[in-house]
Amino acid sequence: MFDFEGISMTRCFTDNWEKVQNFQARPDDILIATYPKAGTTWVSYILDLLYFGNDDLERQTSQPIYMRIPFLELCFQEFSTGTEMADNLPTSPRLIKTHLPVQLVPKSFWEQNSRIVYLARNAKDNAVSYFHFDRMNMVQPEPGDWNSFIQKFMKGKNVFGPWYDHVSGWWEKKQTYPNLLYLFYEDLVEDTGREVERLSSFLGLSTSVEEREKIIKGVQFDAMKQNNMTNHVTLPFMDFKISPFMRKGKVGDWKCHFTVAQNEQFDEVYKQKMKKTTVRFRTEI
Ligand code: PPS
Repeated sequence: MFDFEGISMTRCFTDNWEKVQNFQARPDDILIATYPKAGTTWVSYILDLLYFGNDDLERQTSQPIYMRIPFLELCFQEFSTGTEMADNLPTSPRLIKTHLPVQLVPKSFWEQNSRIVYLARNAKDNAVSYFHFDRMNMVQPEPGDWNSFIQKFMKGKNVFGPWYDHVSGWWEKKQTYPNLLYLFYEDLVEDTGREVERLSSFLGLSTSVEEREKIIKGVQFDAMKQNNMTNHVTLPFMDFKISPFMRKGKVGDWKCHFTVAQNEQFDEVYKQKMKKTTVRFRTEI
C-alpha cells in the first residue's frame, strides 16, 4: 500500500491511472459508486436485473456479475483492465462500478451528466465486512488481527482511503449534482422493494409489480449466495475457506466483533471525523 492522491492504494487500482482519468463516459452510463464492502454487488445485481433481467438469459446464467459490470479502476494480472472492459461493453446503458472517492472520479462522468448510484453502509458493519474481505482476498493487504484492523480503519489507512471522507464527500456532491442517488445499505435490508422502486424512479424505468417481485426474490441474500454468477466463487484469488464473499449480509453484525472498549473508541473517533457532515447512518434496524 502507498499514498496515492492523498489516499491509501495498491497498484491494482493505480497502474492504469492515465486511462482511468481519461475514461470517456457517456450520458447514459450508470456509475455505481461505493466504499468497498458497502453492498456494491447487491446494488449492481439489482441494476443489472432492472435493465437486462428480462431480455438476456445468457447474461444471467453464464456471465459473472464482475464481467457484466466492469470495475473501472481495476488493473490486475491477466484480466482485462476495467477501462478496456467498459470500453468494450455492448450494452446500453453501460453499468460501471467504482470505489473511487468523489474527487478522483474521471471528469467525463460529470461532463456527460451520467447518472450515479452511490450506496453507503454504516461504518461499523462496513469495517467488519472489510476485515473479513482482507482476510480472504489474496490481492488485498493482510488485515492483521481485528484490533489492528479497526485502528487502521479509524486512521483511514485502508485501500480507497478513509470511510469517513468517502461517504461524506459523496454526500456533499449530492447537494450540487442532481443525477446522483444516495442509498443506504440499511434501507435496502429493511425494505428492498421500496429501494428498488426508488431506483426505478430515479432511472426513469417503469417496471411492473411482477417484474419487481421477481427482482426482489432474486436479490435476497440467500439467493445471491447460491448464485455462482453473484457469489464470486469463480475468482481464483479469493479463499472461501477463510471467509465467503457473501458472508452474513446483516445490519448489526458489528456487535459480534467490537468489544465495549473498541466501540467506545470508535464512537469517539466517529464523532470527530463526522462532525462537519449531515449524513446519518443507522447501526441497527
Ligand atoms: S466489494 O468487494 O467491495 O464489491 O463488496 P460489496 O459487494 O460492496 O460488499 C459485500 C457485502 O455486501 C453483502 N451483500 C448483501 N447483503 C445483504 N443482501 C444481499 N443480497 C447482499 N449481497 C451482498 C455481503 O454479504 C458483504 O457483507 P458482509 O457483512 O461481509 O456479509
